[in-house]
This record gives sequence, structure tokens and C-alpha cells, in this order.
Amino acid sequence: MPDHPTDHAALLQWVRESADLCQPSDIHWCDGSDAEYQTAVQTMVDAGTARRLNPDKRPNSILVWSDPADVARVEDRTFICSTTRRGAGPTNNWADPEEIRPLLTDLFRGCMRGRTLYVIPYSMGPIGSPISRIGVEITDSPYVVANMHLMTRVGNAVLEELGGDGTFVRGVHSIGYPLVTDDGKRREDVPWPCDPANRYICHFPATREIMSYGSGYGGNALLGKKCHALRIASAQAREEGWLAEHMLIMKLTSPEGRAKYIAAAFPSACGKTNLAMMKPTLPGWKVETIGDDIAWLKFGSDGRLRGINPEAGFFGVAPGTSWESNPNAMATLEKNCIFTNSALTDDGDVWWEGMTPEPPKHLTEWHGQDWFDDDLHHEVAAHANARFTAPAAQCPCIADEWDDPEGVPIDAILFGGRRATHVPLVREARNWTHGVFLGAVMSSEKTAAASGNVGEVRRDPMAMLPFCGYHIADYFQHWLDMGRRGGADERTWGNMPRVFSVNWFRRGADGQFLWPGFGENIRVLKWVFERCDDEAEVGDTAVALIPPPGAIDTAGLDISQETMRELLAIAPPAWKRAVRSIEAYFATLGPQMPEPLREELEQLKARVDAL
Ligand code: OXD
Ligand code: MN
Repeated sequence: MPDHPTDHAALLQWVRESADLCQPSDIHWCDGSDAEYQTAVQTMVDAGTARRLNPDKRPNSILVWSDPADVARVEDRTFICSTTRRGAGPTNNWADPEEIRPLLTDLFRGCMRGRTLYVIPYSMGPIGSPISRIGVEITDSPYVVANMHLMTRVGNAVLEELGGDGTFVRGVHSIGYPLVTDDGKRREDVPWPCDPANRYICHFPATREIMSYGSGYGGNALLGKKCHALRIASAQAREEGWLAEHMLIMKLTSPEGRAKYIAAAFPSACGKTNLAMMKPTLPGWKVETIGDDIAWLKFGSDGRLRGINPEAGFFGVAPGTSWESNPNAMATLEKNCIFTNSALTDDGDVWWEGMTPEPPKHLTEWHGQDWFDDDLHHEVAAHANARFTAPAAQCPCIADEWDDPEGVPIDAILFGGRRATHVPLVREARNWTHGVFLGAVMSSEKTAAASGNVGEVRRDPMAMLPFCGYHIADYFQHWLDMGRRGGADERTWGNMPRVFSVNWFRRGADGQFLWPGFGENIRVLKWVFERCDDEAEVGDTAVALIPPPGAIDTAGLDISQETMRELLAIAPPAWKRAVRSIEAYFATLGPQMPEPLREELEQLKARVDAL
């Protein structure tokens, strides 16, 4: 029996070289089996990393608490190592590959001593789909193995698809906590080993490689997700003429039984999972989920953009998820899940802020400390970026076609941010170029999904600020080029999806949200659906096409016409400020900003000045 299940020479050589460098005590090739998943879980339980939840409450599920210094994606430690600084552009941290490779080699030398090196062959997207891509992640973390099992398709079927000479994205990940130090001394393991002082999340788009060191958390460590499916894939997509986007995909069916597929880009922790699994409040409408975080979009043989969800699971933000806000997510989480940095209830279940209106009387919070609901000074019991990992297939509203290798035809694209002021509830782009402009100027208040100042407003173009693997101005140009390929021009959308901007988060003078959100968002989606067929009412304004207040169906909703007007209002002073801010932002993106987007800005400026 050979000790490796492939005869792919380049893969074998890379694994051998990685093992020589990292010096693990053992190598395990992942086969994707349930037995392997259970072994990874048991390894975590034995190490004190995970605890099993009460099987009567959450069968086959575990809770993991991370090191408090390792709780989110670390954007300031994330690097695009393109051959030139220009390649990474002004929105990415750049590291010169010539300089960073020796540094990484030093860090990785001996970094897996005393641990198992796992080789995880995975497919992003259904195995064998023309849209899917294969990656292999090397890691020393059983937490990564278990999460990759849920988030991607892992195992021998992937190696078969790869054959003897298929191409794959190479990812090497280490938590950076060897059990034998450089001077040969053994050291004790800890429940969540990591090396927060030396974190590097490095991407080499030219050679399609990822090297991640020092963090075991989420997108820093599960390399299939942000590192492969967005940063490396976006660069690859540009070369090959497709799009790798930070978007959910949903199927929306009208009461007459007509279906449309909508892709929607929102920054991290702005409700993509809730929107993708929404329970519509309008009678007869149905939402089904294709994906909740990433979409790969390619032209099909019919000339239309077809999308797949390259993932196989959900890695969602737990706080705020409840039977009220997202019943489909709650049902998805009933079994076979990994919970990270949630609180533990006394009967062996998980809890997080917002799960129930009242917290339990006593909890063990995410650092493992006692937590009492009557302690006036207590902190949150679950970390604000606590996550669940759940298999997509067990979501009650997953669409039958969610893993169709051909993907689904995309009818509309939404761009959304979290903005308290001036950005209207919904707008429609006048044409593809204007749509790209609306995506390019997206902005949002920062959330806990990445380390940094929560609430600070930042530009997050197409929700890709932390995920675009190359120069953002070239990325905009690629979007414009895709439109041209899809037959869109100033007058027609050709085969391209219509583009909309949405903002569920506008607040009134009293600081309260004006729009109820959640299942009520169907009212906006209904308008979007109808606009795709040129059916609903629309008015031209200075900043885009906007529904007159009466055009959004508010039947049965307790909302005044005054509030609807406020939600859709274009306030001239705020928009004059917004135009200045966009000008300043474009100036930071350098001379390669595409001319058509500069023209869009000039037109916007002229229209807003005329208000
Ligand atoms: C995520 C993120 O985990 O965007 O999806 O941070
Ligand atoms: Mn995301």
C-alpha cells in the first residue's frame, strides 16, 4: 500500500519539500471520510481545543474557543506578493516575493515539529464542474481539517479529478507552534496554539500559492475560502475572463412561479447569510439559497453569466442569529456543526448575543470564565466574531440546484453596504458602466469580522477591499471588460445582469434604523425582480434610478409614507459631501483608474451640483 493516494509527481514533490521544511512527526493524506472527520474532532477534544456539545441538544457538534489574540481575519498581516508593488495596488499590503520567501522559509522551518502534517486536497465547487478549481492545503491544525471537511469538498475524489498532472492552488498553513523548539526542547501544547506575534497571510498570484503562518482562525487558516476562492481566484479570473466575487447567490421565486437568481455583494458581517436564507414576509414569494459568501461567475455557452457557490458549507457570524432573525440558519445549525468562540450553556449547548431575547442566567463565556446575567459589568458572552461552521446541504432552504456543476444564470447583482446616512434603500444602475461605478464606490461601517475599529466608514468596493488579489483599478477595468463581452453598452444590458445598490441600514434623526430589514427585504427584492423585466415603476434621479416611494410594496407593513420618502431621499448637502469623498477616494487609486468610471463621477458631480 503506498503511503500516498496519488501519483501526481508535482504534488508529491511539493508535499515532500514542505515536510522537509516543516519537519512534522507524521504525514496524513486526507480522504474526506467521516472517520477522518471524527478523528480530527477527537484530536481536538484530547488537546482541550474543543468540547463536545450535549448530543441531545446538538448532535455531532463541538465548541472551540480560540486564543483571545486570534479571533478574526488580520488584514494588516495579509499580503499580496505580486512581482511588482503596482500589481498589488494601493488597497493591498504588498510584500516583495524575493524578500518575503526567505523570511517565510525561516518561519516555516521546523514549525510542525511534534505535530501531524495534514494534506487536504479540496475542490472549490462541485467536483468536475467546468467552473470549479482544485486546491491542496497543507496544515498542522486538526481544526482546519475538520472545517475544510465542512466548507469544501475534500478527499480522494478530488485527487482523481486532479489526475497525474492537473493544476492546483498550493496552500501551506501552520499555526506556528512547534512542540519541539529550535534548541531541541519539548514544550507543552496549549488548547489553541498560534503565534500572534508572527502572523503572515501571504498570497503569490503569479504562482497561485498561499502561505499562512501564525493564526488558526477562519479566513486566515481555512485557505480554500478567502485566500483561494477570492484573492488567488480573482487574479486568475482576470486572466481567464471570469469573476471571483464576495457575493451570496439566492434563488427568488415569485407567486406566479417565475424564478430569478440574484448575486449580492455585502462587506463581511453585513447580513449576507441572513439575506441568502431569508424567510420572505410577502405571501407567495420564496427565497432559496445557492451560497452565502462567495460566487464564481463565468459566461456559459448561452452567453449569460452563470454562477456557482464554490463552497460546501457556511462559516457564518453567530451573534445576532436567532429563530427570529434567521430561522433557516438556526435549523441548519441543529447538528453536525463546529461553533467557535460562542458561549457554553450549563446543559452543554451554545449561546450567543441575540440568540434569545434574554440570556440564560449562567453561562461559560468564550474565555472559559463564569458569566452571570445579573453581573452589571459583564462583557459579551460570545465574541462578536463568533462563528458557526455548518454543511450547506443541511440548510432547509438550500436550492435543489445549489451544487449544479453548470451553475445558475445570474439575473441581477446587488451591491450593499452598512450606511447610516444618505445612501438610499435601493437604486438601479442606468447601465453596466454605472453599475460598476456603484460597486466601485461602495462604502460601509466596519464590523468585527476583521480586527480594527468597528463602526469606522471605509470604502469597500464590491465588498472586495480585503479580498481582491490585484490592483483594484485593474479589477474595475476587468468588470468593465466583462460587460463589453456580455454585450452591455450605454443603452442595453445585453446578456449581463442588471445592477442595483441597496442599504438596509439607513437611520432616522433619532438614530433608529428606518427599515425593518430581514424578511421584509423581500419588498425591495420584489421591486428588483420586477425591474429585471422592466415592470416596476422607477424614477431618474441625480444618483441613479430610484423607485418612487409608492413603488415598493409595503402592504401589511407598519411603515409610514414619510419614512419611505426618507429611505429613498437624496439629500443635496449629504450628496455634495459624498461626491467630494468619492473624488478623494478615486485620487488614492492612482492614474490607472478607468476613464469610464472617472466620467461617471463627473456626471454624478454635475447632476448633484444641479440639485
Ligand atoms: C467571512 C468574512 O468570514 O467575510 O465571510 O470575513
Ligand atoms: Mn465573507
